[in-house]
Amino acid sequence: MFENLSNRLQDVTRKLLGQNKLSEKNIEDVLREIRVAFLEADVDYKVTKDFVDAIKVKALGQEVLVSVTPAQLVMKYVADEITHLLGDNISRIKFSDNAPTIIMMAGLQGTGKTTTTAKLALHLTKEGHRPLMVGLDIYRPAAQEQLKVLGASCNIPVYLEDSKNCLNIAKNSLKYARENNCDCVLLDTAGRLHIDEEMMNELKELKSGISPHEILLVVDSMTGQQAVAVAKEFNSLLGIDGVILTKLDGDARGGAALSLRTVVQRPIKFVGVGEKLEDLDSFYPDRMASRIIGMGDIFTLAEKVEKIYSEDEAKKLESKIRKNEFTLEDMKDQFKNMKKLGAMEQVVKLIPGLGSKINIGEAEKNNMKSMEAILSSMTKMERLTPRLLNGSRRMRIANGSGTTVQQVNQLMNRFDQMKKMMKQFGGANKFDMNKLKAMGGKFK
Ligand SMILES: Nc1nc2c(ncn2[C@@H]2O[C@H](COP(=O)(O)OP(=O)(O)OP(=O)(O)O)[C@@H](O)[C@H]2O)c(=O)[nH]1
Ligand SMILES: [Mg+2]
Repeated sequence: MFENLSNRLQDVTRKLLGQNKLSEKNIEDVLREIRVAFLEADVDYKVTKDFVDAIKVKALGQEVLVSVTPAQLVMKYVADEITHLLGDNISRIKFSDNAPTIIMMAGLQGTGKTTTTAKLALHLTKEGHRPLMVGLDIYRPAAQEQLKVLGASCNIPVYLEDSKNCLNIAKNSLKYARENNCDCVLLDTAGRLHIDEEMMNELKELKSGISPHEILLVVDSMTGQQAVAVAKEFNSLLGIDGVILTKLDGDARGGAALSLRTVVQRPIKFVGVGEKLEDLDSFYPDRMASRIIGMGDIFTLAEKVEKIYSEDEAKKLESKIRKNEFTLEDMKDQFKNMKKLGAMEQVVKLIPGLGSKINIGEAEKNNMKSMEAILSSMTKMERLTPRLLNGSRRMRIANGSGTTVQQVNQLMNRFDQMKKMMKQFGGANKFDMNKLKAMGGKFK
Protein backbone atom coordinates (compact mmCIF):
# COMPACT_ATOMS: atom_id res chain seq x y z
CA MET A 1 0.00 0.00 0.00
CA PHE A 2 1.44 3.36 -1.07
CA GLU A 3 4.93 1.82 -1.28
CA ASN A 4 6.32 4.21 -3.88
CA LEU A 5 5.26 7.35 -2.08
CA SER A 6 6.25 5.90 1.25
CA ASN A 7 9.75 5.01 0.04
CA ARG A 8 10.29 8.45 -1.43
CA LEU A 9 9.18 10.21 1.74
CA GLN A 10 11.32 7.93 3.86
CA ASP A 11 14.34 8.92 1.79
CA VAL A 12 13.53 12.56 2.47
CA THR A 13 13.06 11.80 6.16
CA ARG A 14 16.39 10.01 6.39
CA LYS A 15 18.19 12.90 4.75
CA LEU A 16 16.44 15.36 7.04
CA LEU A 17 17.30 13.47 10.20
CA GLY A 18 20.92 13.46 9.24
CA GLN A 19 21.05 17.24 9.19
CA ASN A 20 21.67 19.32 12.22
CA LYS A 21 20.78 22.70 10.78
CA LEU A 22 18.48 23.68 7.95
CA SER A 23 19.06 26.70 5.78
CA GLU A 24 16.50 28.25 3.50
CA LYS A 25 18.25 26.53 0.62
CA ASN A 26 18.06 23.15 2.37
CA ILE A 27 14.37 23.60 3.00
CA GLU A 28 13.84 24.42 -0.67
CA ASP A 29 15.63 21.19 -1.65
CA VAL A 30 13.54 19.11 0.71
CA LEU A 31 10.33 20.73 -0.48
CA ARG A 32 11.27 20.07 -4.09
CA GLU A 33 11.78 16.38 -3.30
CA ILE A 34 8.44 16.19 -1.52
CA ARG A 35 6.79 17.91 -4.47
CA VAL A 36 8.21 15.38 -6.94
CA ALA A 37 7.23 12.51 -4.66
CA PHE A 38 3.66 13.78 -4.51
CA LEU A 39 3.32 14.34 -8.24
CA GLU A 40 4.75 10.91 -8.97
CA ALA A 41 2.18 9.51 -6.58
CA ASP A 42 -0.48 11.13 -8.75
CA VAL A 43 -1.56 13.62 -6.11
CA ASP A 44 -3.61 16.50 -7.51
CA TYR A 45 -1.37 19.35 -8.71
CA LYS A 46 -3.04 22.09 -6.66
CA VAL A 47 -3.17 19.90 -3.57
CA THR A 48 0.56 19.29 -3.95
CA LYS A 49 1.31 22.97 -4.35
CA ASP A 50 -0.74 23.99 -1.32
CA PHE A 51 0.85 21.22 0.71
CA VAL A 52 4.37 22.30 -0.11
CA ASP A 53 3.49 25.95 0.52
CA ALA A 54 2.01 25.13 3.92
CA ILE A 55 5.18 23.28 4.98
CA LYS A 56 7.31 26.13 3.69
CA VAL A 57 5.47 28.78 5.68
CA LYS A 58 5.75 26.71 8.85
CA ALA A 59 9.37 25.74 8.24
CA LEU A 60 10.63 29.23 7.50
CA GLY A 61 8.64 30.83 10.28
CA GLN A 62 9.63 28.34 12.93
CA GLU A 63 10.87 29.50 16.25
CA VAL A 64 14.32 28.45 17.30
CA LEU A 65 13.81 25.74 19.83
CA VAL A 66 16.84 24.59 21.70
CA SER A 67 15.64 21.08 22.17
CA VAL A 68 14.57 20.20 18.62
CA THR A 69 16.52 20.44 15.41
CA PRO A 70 14.85 22.31 12.56
CA ALA A 71 15.03 19.13 10.49
CA GLN A 72 13.02 17.23 13.06
CA LEU A 73 10.50 20.02 13.10
CA VAL A 74 10.03 19.93 9.34
CA MET A 75 9.42 16.21 9.57
CA LYS A 76 6.75 16.81 12.14
CA TYR A 77 5.11 19.41 9.89
CA VAL A 78 5.07 16.96 6.97
CA ALA A 79 3.37 14.35 9.15
CA ASP A 80 0.79 16.87 10.38
CA GLU A 81 0.01 18.18 6.91
CA ILE A 82 -0.43 14.70 5.45
CA THR A 83 -2.85 13.89 8.27
CA HIS A 84 -4.67 17.10 7.43
CA LEU A 85 -4.86 16.19 3.73
CA LEU A 86 -6.31 12.82 4.64
CA GLY A 87 -9.03 14.47 6.70
CA ASP A 88 -7.72 14.99 10.28
CA ASN A 89 -10.40 13.00 12.08
CA ILE A 90 -12.14 9.71 11.51
CA SER A 91 -15.54 10.12 9.87
CA ARG A 92 -18.17 7.57 10.83
CA ILE A 93 -21.52 6.56 9.42
CA LYS A 94 -24.38 8.61 10.81
CA PHE A 95 -27.15 6.40 12.06
CA SER A 96 -30.73 7.59 11.98
CA ASP A 97 -32.85 7.61 15.12
CA ASN A 98 -35.62 6.15 13.05
CA ALA A 99 -34.51 2.74 11.85
CA PRO A 100 -33.69 1.63 9.30
CA THR A 101 -30.71 3.80 8.42
CA ILE A 102 -30.52 3.84 4.63
CA ILE A 103 -27.07 3.63 3.09
CA MET A 104 -26.87 3.94 -0.67
CA MET A 105 -23.75 2.71 -2.44
CA ALA A 106 -22.92 4.33 -5.75
CA GLY A 107 -20.01 4.23 -8.17
CA LEU A 108 -18.71 3.28 -11.58
CA GLN A 109 -18.56 -0.27 -12.89
CA GLY A 110 -16.09 -2.62 -11.28
CA THR A 111 -14.98 -0.26 -8.52
CA GLY A 112 -16.10 -2.74 -5.88
CA LYS A 113 -19.63 -1.62 -4.93
CA THR A 114 -21.10 -5.07 -4.48
CA THR A 115 -18.10 -6.50 -2.63
CA THR A 116 -17.91 -3.38 -0.47
CA THR A 117 -21.63 -3.53 0.31
CA ALA A 118 -21.08 -6.98 1.79
CA LYS A 119 -17.87 -5.90 3.55
CA LEU A 120 -19.65 -2.94 5.11
CA ALA A 121 -22.63 -5.07 6.11
CA LEU A 122 -20.27 -7.49 7.85
CA HIS A 123 -18.47 -4.60 9.54
CA LEU A 124 -21.77 -3.22 10.81
CA THR A 125 -22.80 -6.65 12.07
CA LYS A 126 -19.65 -6.72 14.17
CA GLU A 127 -20.71 -3.38 15.65
CA GLY A 128 -24.00 -4.91 16.70
CA HIS A 129 -26.16 -3.75 13.79
CA ARG A 130 -28.56 -5.87 11.80
CA PRO A 131 -28.07 -4.94 8.16
CA LEU A 132 -30.12 -5.90 5.11
CA MET A 133 -28.49 -5.84 1.69
CA VAL A 134 -30.61 -4.88 -1.29
CA GLY A 135 -29.76 -5.69 -4.91
CA LEU A 136 -30.63 -2.72 -7.11
CA ASP A 137 -28.42 -3.73 -10.02
CA ILE A 138 -31.37 -4.93 -12.04
CA TYR A 139 -29.60 -4.94 -15.39
CA ARG A 140 -27.28 -7.87 -14.83
CA PRO A 141 -28.83 -11.05 -13.44
CA ALA A 142 -25.34 -12.09 -12.32
CA ALA A 143 -25.18 -9.02 -10.09
CA GLN A 144 -28.13 -10.20 -8.01
CA GLU A 145 -26.61 -13.65 -7.78
CA GLN A 146 -23.30 -12.17 -6.64
CA LEU A 147 -24.99 -10.34 -3.77
CA LYS A 148 -26.94 -13.44 -2.82
CA VAL A 149 -23.77 -15.52 -2.62
CA LEU A 150 -21.98 -12.85 -0.59
CA GLY A 151 -24.95 -12.58 1.77
CA ALA A 152 -25.04 -16.33 2.28
CA SER A 153 -21.30 -16.47 2.96
CA CYS A 154 -21.52 -14.01 5.82
CA ASN A 155 -25.02 -14.81 6.95
CA ILE A 156 -26.54 -11.45 6.14
CA PRO A 157 -30.04 -11.22 4.65
CA VAL A 158 -30.37 -10.05 1.04
CA TYR A 159 -33.49 -8.52 -0.47
CA LEU A 160 -34.03 -9.14 -4.18
CA GLU A 161 -37.02 -8.59 -6.42
CA ASP A 162 -37.69 -9.52 -10.00
CA SER A 163 -38.71 -6.05 -11.07
CA LYS A 164 -37.41 -3.35 -13.38
CA ASN A 165 -38.23 -0.49 -11.05
CA CYS A 166 -35.36 0.33 -8.68
CA LEU A 167 -37.31 2.80 -6.60
CA ASN A 168 -40.09 0.32 -5.94
CA ILE A 169 -37.64 -2.39 -4.95
CA ALA A 170 -35.93 0.06 -2.60
CA LYS A 171 -39.21 1.10 -1.02
CA ASN A 172 -40.31 -2.50 -0.59
CA SER A 173 -36.97 -3.39 0.95
CA LEU A 174 -37.47 -0.72 3.63
CA LYS A 175 -40.78 -2.29 4.55
CA TYR A 176 -39.12 -5.70 4.62
CA ALA A 177 -36.36 -4.33 6.87
CA ARG A 178 -38.86 -2.91 9.36
CA GLU A 179 -40.81 -6.15 9.45
CA ASN A 180 -37.67 -8.19 9.95
CA ASN A 181 -36.04 -6.01 12.54
CA CYS A 182 -33.11 -4.86 10.37
CA ASP A 183 -31.75 -1.50 11.56
CA CYS A 184 -29.84 -0.58 8.41
CA VAL A 185 -30.36 -1.12 4.71
CA LEU A 186 -27.49 -1.17 2.24
CA LEU A 187 -28.48 -0.48 -1.34
CA ASP A 188 -26.15 -1.95 -3.99
CA THR A 189 -26.82 0.09 -7.10
CA ALA A 190 -25.80 -0.58 -10.70
CA GLY A 191 -22.57 0.82 -12.05
CA ARG A 192 -21.82 2.24 -15.49
CA LEU A 193 -18.61 2.51 -17.43
CA HIS A 194 -18.81 6.30 -17.33
CA ILE A 195 -21.00 8.81 -15.61
CA ASP A 196 -24.02 8.98 -17.88
CA GLU A 197 -27.35 10.67 -17.61
CA GLU A 198 -29.34 7.50 -17.29
CA MET A 199 -27.37 6.32 -14.26
CA MET A 200 -27.47 9.72 -12.61
CA ASN A 201 -31.21 10.01 -13.12
CA GLU A 202 -31.74 6.61 -11.58
CA LEU A 203 -29.63 7.57 -8.57
CA LYS A 204 -31.33 10.96 -8.25
CA GLU A 205 -34.71 9.33 -8.38
CA LEU A 206 -33.69 6.92 -5.62
CA LYS A 207 -32.31 9.80 -3.59
CA SER A 208 -35.48 11.87 -3.75
CA GLY A 209 -37.75 8.82 -3.45
CA ILE A 210 -36.30 7.28 -0.27
CA SER A 211 -33.98 10.00 1.17
CA PRO A 212 -30.93 7.86 2.06
CA HIS A 213 -29.15 8.89 5.27
CA GLU A 214 -25.77 8.19 3.70
CA ILE A 215 -24.76 8.15 0.07
CA LEU A 216 -21.37 6.49 -0.11
CA LEU A 217 -19.39 6.65 -3.30
CA VAL A 218 -17.17 3.66 -4.01
CA VAL A 219 -14.05 4.57 -5.98
CA ASP A 220 -11.06 2.53 -7.04
CA SER A 221 -7.89 3.89 -5.46
CA MET A 222 -5.74 2.49 -8.25
CA THR A 223 -7.30 4.84 -10.78
CA GLY A 224 -5.67 7.83 -9.04
CA GLN A 225 -6.74 11.23 -10.31
CA GLN A 226 -9.53 9.68 -12.34
CA ALA A 227 -11.08 8.47 -9.09
CA VAL A 228 -10.88 12.01 -7.73
CA ALA A 229 -12.51 13.47 -10.86
CA VAL A 230 -15.33 10.92 -10.68
CA ALA A 231 -15.91 11.72 -7.01
CA LYS A 232 -16.02 15.41 -7.76
CA GLU A 233 -18.60 14.92 -10.47
CA PHE A 234 -20.76 12.56 -8.42
CA ASN A 235 -20.72 15.06 -5.59
CA SER A 236 -21.81 17.96 -7.74
CA LEU A 237 -24.47 16.00 -9.65
CA LEU A 238 -25.86 13.82 -6.88
CA GLY A 239 -24.34 14.96 -3.59
CA ILE A 240 -22.42 12.35 -1.60
CA ASP A 241 -21.73 12.00 2.12
CA GLY A 242 -18.47 10.16 1.94
CA VAL A 243 -16.17 7.97 -0.07
CA ILE A 244 -15.06 4.39 0.26
CA LEU A 245 -11.69 3.96 -1.37
CA THR A 246 -11.21 0.38 -2.58
CA LYS A 247 -8.19 -1.65 -3.71
CA LEU A 248 -5.73 0.24 -1.55
CA ASP A 249 -3.83 -3.02 -1.26
CA GLY A 250 -2.84 -2.69 -4.90
CA ASP A 251 -2.19 1.05 -4.91
CA ALA A 252 1.50 1.84 -4.66
CA ARG A 253 1.00 5.56 -5.18
CA GLY A 254 -1.78 6.93 -2.98
CA GLY A 255 -2.64 10.01 -5.06
CA ALA A 256 -6.40 9.49 -4.78
CA ALA A 257 -6.32 9.19 -0.99
CA LEU A 258 -4.24 12.34 -0.63
CA SER A 259 -6.26 14.48 -3.05
CA LEU A 260 -9.83 13.42 -2.38
CA ARG A 261 -10.74 15.38 0.69
CA THR A 262 -9.30 18.66 -0.53
CA VAL A 263 -10.69 18.40 -4.05
CA VAL A 264 -14.09 16.89 -3.27
CA GLN A 265 -14.61 18.22 0.28
CA ARG A 266 -15.97 14.89 1.38
CA PRO A 267 -14.39 12.48 3.88
CA ILE A 268 -13.00 9.04 3.16
CA LYS A 269 -14.97 6.83 5.53
CA PHE A 270 -13.61 3.36 4.79
CA VAL A 271 -10.88 1.75 2.76
CA GLY A 272 -10.89 -1.61 1.02
CA VAL A 273 -7.61 -3.41 1.54
CA GLY A 274 -8.15 -6.81 -0.08
CA GLU A 275 -10.64 -9.16 -1.68
CA LYS A 276 -11.82 -10.90 1.46
CA LEU A 277 -14.96 -9.70 3.22
CA GLU A 278 -12.94 -8.79 6.31
CA ASP A 279 -10.72 -6.49 4.26
CA LEU A 280 -12.47 -3.23 5.02
CA ASP A 281 -10.95 -0.75 7.48
CA SER A 282 -12.32 2.40 9.05
CA PHE A 283 -10.19 5.24 7.77
CA TYR A 284 -7.95 6.85 10.39
CA PRO A 285 -6.10 9.82 8.83
CA ASP A 286 -3.38 9.98 11.49
CA ARG A 287 -2.60 6.28 11.35
CA MET A 288 -2.54 6.34 7.57
CA ALA A 289 -0.24 9.37 7.62
CA SER A 290 2.35 7.72 9.86
CA ARG A 291 2.12 4.65 7.68
CA ILE A 292 2.78 6.70 4.55
CA ILE A 293 5.71 8.48 6.11
CA GLY A 294 6.89 5.15 7.44
CA MET A 295 8.21 6.68 10.60
CA GLY A 296 6.00 4.88 13.08
CA ASP A 297 4.68 7.06 15.80
CA ILE A 298 7.93 8.65 16.80
CA PHE A 299 6.26 11.15 19.10
CA THR A 300 4.43 8.61 21.21
CA LEU A 301 7.61 6.58 21.34
CA ALA A 302 9.49 9.56 22.69
CA GLU A 303 6.91 10.02 25.39
CA LYS A 304 7.06 6.40 26.43
CA VAL A 305 10.83 6.43 26.45
CA GLU A 306 10.77 9.48 28.65
CA LYS A 307 8.69 7.69 31.24
CA ILE A 308 11.17 4.86 31.47
CA TYR A 309 14.62 6.19 31.08
CA SER A 310 15.97 8.58 33.63
CA GLU A 311 17.88 11.51 32.19
CA ASP A 312 21.16 9.84 33.17
CA GLU A 313 20.30 6.49 31.68
CA ALA A 314 19.22 8.13 28.45
CA LYS A 315 22.48 10.05 28.21
CA LYS A 316 24.53 6.96 28.91
CA LEU A 317 22.71 4.89 26.30
CA GLU A 318 22.85 7.69 23.79
CA SER A 319 26.59 8.01 24.11
CA LYS A 320 27.07 4.25 23.87
CA ILE A 321 25.00 4.08 20.73
CA ARG A 322 26.98 6.90 19.28
CA LYS A 323 30.31 5.32 20.08
CA ASN A 324 29.03 1.95 18.93
CA GLU A 325 29.72 0.45 22.36
CA PHE A 326 26.37 -1.22 22.82
CA THR A 327 26.88 -4.56 24.61
CA LEU A 328 24.83 -7.53 25.71
CA GLU A 329 24.76 -5.94 29.16
CA ASP A 330 22.86 -2.99 27.63
CA MET A 331 20.60 -5.38 25.81
CA LYS A 332 19.78 -7.00 29.15
CA ASP A 333 18.98 -3.60 30.64
CA GLN A 334 16.80 -2.84 27.67
CA PHE A 335 14.80 -6.00 28.19
CA LYS A 336 14.25 -4.92 31.76
CA ASN A 337 13.12 -1.49 30.65
CA MET A 338 10.91 -2.85 27.91
CA LYS A 339 9.14 -5.00 30.45
CA LYS A 340 8.34 -1.85 32.37
CA LEU A 341 6.66 -0.53 29.26
CA GLY A 342 4.09 -3.29 29.40
CA ALA A 343 2.87 -4.43 26.03
CA MET A 344 6.03 -4.95 24.02
CA GLU A 345 4.41 -4.93 20.63
CA GLN A 346 3.07 -1.46 21.18
CA VAL A 347 6.56 -0.15 21.70
CA VAL A 348 8.13 -1.99 18.79
CA LYS A 349 5.44 -0.69 16.45
CA LEU A 350 6.42 2.84 17.35
CA ILE A 351 10.00 2.43 16.23
CA PRO A 352 10.59 4.28 12.96
CA GLY A 353 11.09 1.97 10.02
CA LEU A 354 10.04 -1.11 11.97
CA GLY A 355 6.46 -0.37 12.85
CA SER A 356 4.70 -1.93 9.92
CA LYS A 357 7.09 -4.82 9.59
CA ILE A 358 6.89 -6.35 13.03
CA ASN A 359 4.06 -8.16 14.63
CA ILE A 360 4.68 -9.79 17.96
CA GLY A 361 2.74 -12.97 18.56
CA GLU A 362 2.70 -15.44 21.44
CA ALA A 363 5.68 -17.32 20.02
CA GLU A 364 7.73 -14.16 19.94
CA LYS A 365 6.80 -13.29 23.49
CA ASN A 366 8.03 -16.71 24.64
CA ASN A 367 11.13 -16.15 22.61
CA MET A 368 11.70 -12.92 24.51
CA LYS A 369 11.47 -14.80 27.81
CA SER A 370 14.08 -17.28 26.60
CA MET A 371 16.33 -14.44 25.51
CA GLU A 372 16.12 -12.89 28.91
CA ALA A 373 16.99 -16.22 30.51
CA ILE A 374 19.97 -16.57 28.17
CA LEU A 375 21.24 -13.10 29.00
CA SER A 376 20.92 -13.82 32.73
CA SER A 377 22.91 -17.04 32.36
CA MET A 378 25.89 -15.18 30.96
CA THR A 379 28.52 -13.74 33.25
CA LYS A 380 28.77 -9.98 33.36
CA MET A 381 32.17 -10.30 31.69
CA GLU A 382 30.60 -12.20 28.81
CA ARG A 383 27.87 -9.62 28.40
CA LEU A 384 30.39 -6.81 28.31
CA THR A 385 32.68 -8.68 25.91
CA PRO A 386 30.41 -10.67 23.58
CA ARG A 387 33.32 -11.96 21.50
CA LEU A 388 34.27 -14.23 24.42
CA LEU A 389 31.24 -16.36 23.67
CA ASN A 390 32.79 -19.40 22.02
CA GLY A 391 31.12 -22.77 21.48
CA SER A 392 31.69 -24.22 24.94
CA ARG A 393 30.52 -21.05 26.67
CA ARG A 394 27.39 -21.03 24.52
CA MET A 395 26.74 -24.65 25.48
CA ARG A 396 27.06 -23.78 29.21
CA ILE A 397 24.70 -20.81 28.78
CA ALA A 398 22.13 -22.90 26.92
CA ASN A 399 22.16 -25.51 29.70
CA GLY A 400 21.96 -22.88 32.41
CA SER A 401 19.00 -21.10 30.83
CA GLY A 402 17.06 -24.17 29.79
CA THR A 403 17.42 -23.27 26.11
CA THR A 404 19.40 -24.65 23.18
CA VAL A 405 22.68 -23.55 21.61
CA GLN A 406 20.67 -22.66 18.56
CA GLN A 407 18.62 -20.21 20.63
CA VAL A 408 21.79 -18.70 22.05
CA ASN A 409 23.07 -18.27 18.50
CA GLN A 410 19.80 -16.65 17.50
CA LEU A 411 20.15 -14.17 20.31
CA MET A 412 23.66 -13.31 19.19
CA ASN A 413 22.35 -12.72 15.65
CA ARG A 414 19.67 -10.51 17.02
CA PHE A 415 22.21 -8.59 19.03
CA ASP A 416 24.27 -8.03 15.89
CA GLN A 417 21.17 -6.82 14.04
CA MET A 418 20.31 -4.44 16.85
CA LYS A 419 23.80 -3.03 16.79
CA LYS A 420 23.59 -2.55 13.06
CA MET A 421 20.23 -0.84 13.31
CA MET A 422 21.43 1.45 16.04
CA LYS A 423 24.42 2.38 13.98
CA GLN A 424 22.03 3.32 11.22
CA PHE A 425 19.81 5.41 13.44
CA GLY A 426 22.53 6.36 15.83
CA GLY A 427 24.85 8.62 13.89
CA ALA A 428 25.36 12.09 15.28
CA ASN A 429 22.04 13.64 16.18
CA LYS A 430 19.93 10.89 14.72
CA PHE A 431 19.11 9.17 17.94
CA ASP A 432 19.09 11.88 20.48
CA MET A 433 16.83 10.77 23.29
CA ASN A 434 16.55 14.21 24.78
CA LYS A 435 15.47 15.73 21.52
CA LEU A 436 12.97 12.99 20.92
CA LYS A 437 11.62 13.51 24.39
CA ALA A 438 11.36 17.22 23.86
CA MET A 439 9.44 16.68 20.64
CA GLY A 440 7.07 14.28 22.29
CA GLY A 441 6.39 16.71 25.09
CA LYS A 442 5.88 19.73 22.91
CA PHE A 443 3.82 18.36 20.12
CA LYS A 444 1.62 15.67 21.54
N1 LIG B 1 -7.69 -6.33 -4.15
C1 LIG B 1 -8.90 -5.82 -3.93
N2 LIG B 1 -9.90 -6.16 -4.75
C2 LIG B 1 -11.12 -5.63 -4.53
C3 LIG B 1 -11.36 -4.71 -3.47
N3 LIG B 1 -12.66 -4.34 -3.52
C4 LIG B 1 -13.19 -5.01 -4.56
N4 LIG B 1 -12.29 -5.78 -5.20
C5 LIG B 1 -12.46 -6.64 -6.37
O1 LIG B 1 -12.92 -5.85 -7.46
C6 LIG B 1 -13.71 -6.62 -8.33
C7 LIG B 1 -15.01 -5.90 -8.66
O2 LIG B 1 -15.80 -5.87 -7.48
P1 LIG B 1 -17.39 -5.71 -7.50
O3 LIG B 1 -17.80 -5.61 -6.09
O4 LIG B 1 -18.03 -6.77 -8.31
O5 LIG B 1 -17.53 -4.32 -8.23
P2 LIG B 1 -18.85 -3.52 -8.60
O6 LIG B 1 -18.55 -2.09 -8.42
O7 LIG B 1 -20.00 -4.07 -7.85
O8 LIG B 1 -18.98 -3.86 -10.14
P3 LIG B 1 -20.29 -3.67 -11.06
O9 LIG B 1 -21.44 -4.21 -10.28
O10 LIG B 1 -19.97 -4.47 -12.27
O11 LIG B 1 -20.41 -2.22 -11.34
C8 LIG B 1 -13.92 -7.96 -7.63
O12 LIG B 1 -13.06 -8.92 -8.20
C9 LIG B 1 -13.52 -7.67 -6.18
O13 LIG B 1 -13.01 -8.82 -5.55
C10 LIG B 1 -10.26 -4.35 -2.61
O14 LIG B 1 -10.35 -3.54 -1.67
N5 LIG B 1 -9.06 -4.93 -2.90
MG1 LIG C 1 -21.85 -4.77 -8.50
